[in-house]
Amino acid sequence: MNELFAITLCLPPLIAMTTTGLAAEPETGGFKLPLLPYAQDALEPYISAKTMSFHYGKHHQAYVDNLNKLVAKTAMASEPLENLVKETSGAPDKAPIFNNAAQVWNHTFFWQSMKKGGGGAPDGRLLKLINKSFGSFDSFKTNFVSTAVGQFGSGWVWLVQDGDNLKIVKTANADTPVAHGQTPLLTCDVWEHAYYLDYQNRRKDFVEAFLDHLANWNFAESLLK
Ligand code: MN3
Repeated sequence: MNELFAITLCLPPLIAMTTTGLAAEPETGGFKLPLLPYAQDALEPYISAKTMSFHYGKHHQAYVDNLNKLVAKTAMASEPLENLVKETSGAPDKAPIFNNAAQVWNHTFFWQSMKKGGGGAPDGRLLKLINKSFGSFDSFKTNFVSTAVGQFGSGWVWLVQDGDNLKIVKTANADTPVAHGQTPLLTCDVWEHAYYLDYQNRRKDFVEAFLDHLANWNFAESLLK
């Protein structure tokens, strides 16, 4: 697994190591905004520094802050984020916690899904699996873009691994393949806040730029099982 991703997502907050059955629950959740893996202007001109400053600095931060408030003084405050996402998925009374926890997870995954100088076709085992699952890389691209455009309203488009096959799936709002037992490899955020400052209503142009210039295939390949 990608090292930075492992650090930001999989390690429980430090407080978990000191929590015992006798200890008071933490006053607030220990969730932190993970460091962006590049400078805020690194993905220009495809994603502007202005978009990144709002998307990472305001939206992602707000999900972290909301989550910490929602789980304050509960056992969930010291749980690993991915466990919290899985546990609260589909529970109506836990929807606010799920929405914020999943959005923290999804955005952290999205930043890792891009890099400066990314995009184009992958190689190696990932390309072989894409060819096997979609017929060709071009066919994968067409499918990924049309799925992104076909997500009505806010959501995400994902490349996931399901056994020996790769699939393209879309999720609405905060929903995430992690909650459905799938292995995400790459994602593109198709909420309007992800692209409106740079592309206005042209979601298709944004998703094509993501695939042509930003997709971090090394990250995706590192997650293959
Ligand atoms: Mn977003």
